[in-house]
Amino acid sequence: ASAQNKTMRQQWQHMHSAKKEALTAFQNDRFGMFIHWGLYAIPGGIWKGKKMEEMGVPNVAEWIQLVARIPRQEYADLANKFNPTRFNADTIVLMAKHAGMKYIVITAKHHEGFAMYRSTASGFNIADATPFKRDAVTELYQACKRHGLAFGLYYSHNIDWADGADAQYQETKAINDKKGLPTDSFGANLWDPGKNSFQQYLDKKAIPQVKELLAKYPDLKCIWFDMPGLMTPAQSFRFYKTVYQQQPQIIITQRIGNNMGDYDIPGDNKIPDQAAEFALPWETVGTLNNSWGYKSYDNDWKSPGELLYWLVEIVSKGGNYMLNIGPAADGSVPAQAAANLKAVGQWMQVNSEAIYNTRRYSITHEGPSNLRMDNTEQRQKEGFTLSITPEDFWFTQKNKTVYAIALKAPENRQVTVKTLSIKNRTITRVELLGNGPLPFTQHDNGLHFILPEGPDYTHGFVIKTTGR
Ligand code: JFZ
Repeated sequence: ASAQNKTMRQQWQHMHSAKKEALTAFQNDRFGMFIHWGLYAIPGGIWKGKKMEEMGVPNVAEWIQLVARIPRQEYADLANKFNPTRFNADTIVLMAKHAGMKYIVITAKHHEGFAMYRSTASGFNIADATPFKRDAVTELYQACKRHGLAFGLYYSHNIDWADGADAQYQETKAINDKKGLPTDSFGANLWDPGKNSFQQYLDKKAIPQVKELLAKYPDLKCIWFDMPGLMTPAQSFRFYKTVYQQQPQIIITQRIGNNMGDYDIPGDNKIPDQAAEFALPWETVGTLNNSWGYKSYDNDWKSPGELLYWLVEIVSKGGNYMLNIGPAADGSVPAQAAANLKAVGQWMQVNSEAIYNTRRYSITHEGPSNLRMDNTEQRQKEGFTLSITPEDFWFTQKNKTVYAIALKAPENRQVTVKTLSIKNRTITRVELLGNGPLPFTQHDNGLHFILPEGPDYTHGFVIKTTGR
């Protein structure tokens, strides 16, 4: 059945240009904003005085319900306190836009099972169960329209700690036990199991919610399904079909499960291997500090230089970067997150041409591979410290144009790009982005030019080369 489902899925994908066009548009965008926002923003990583670390899980504040084993009713009561009066969709969308991001993906429902939009399929939602009463997803959707950004949704289709994905574990376990096979309980609500069967959860909540989201937002860019867990091919395919039939242009993450997605998501917060070749377009997601959901005391913010490093590292390898914000329970975005995004935007203002609509070039940066981007301490333990030298170049390509990106300029402003030697490529024109054409020479040992005095080279520079 799995092979059959996959074949059917591929047929659809090839028959319809809508999907193909959407994938190309997605690859052209290169940079987006992820938003993890839900009731978990209220505890912000601390439950009854205990921090995530003390409970054995340092990051992922959006997992606190599982980590602290919070009974489902007690967790649901958080909704009574959810009143994010400082939430302003325009502020967030403009923050993304000014950072140079082209799309936004918000958690319509994360593992906690709480809908951040007005849902008819479940009363456990922001409009019906909170004093706030507003529909945050719709407000963001409309703001994206106003400001010209594409819009997509994250939907936790398998894990639902409020309404029933725990049953899937119990049901699968009963079958596996008979065969003497182990069952992975990861993510299941085992501390306070609900009364729904997994089938009931699918029929009465998950599929209806996906359907209503498709009806509410008729032009979605993507659906970011996550954590397929124990889903069967038929169950994954049901989600795929539901989306496809209503909006064929929507692209779906590989995390729908069972290899049925349209695009790949390599490990979170992780730089894929330099040599990695992906069969599908791909996107790396990353955090600004070390948590997706708001974590009140996490101040391990990546610097603007580090964010730019990850951005060019990913884009030069041919992927998209979706960078996450976790708004607080009052709806505000942490000041340091906003400031760092703004700094990235200043770089993008000058250099975005080397990011948008580009593809991977044949020469890649010899950078870190399979490296986690979050957690500075952990990274240092693994022996990596971010060091950028004037010898480091990243490349992107757009038809006959090749961009060379440096994140650090040499003191004397005399630049050599060794890999752009005359042996590799004949260059006919060199332009410094944000400035203009530069005189240059090209030899066996590389491309040489002198950076003009004047521009700010704090985060390096980008040159655009035309040639054969
Ligand atoms: C999942 C979620 O559980 C998490 O809360 C967050 O939403 C994140 C974006 O996605 O976590 C994952 C899923 C997959 C991997 C790592 C974390 N992975 O494949 O490495």
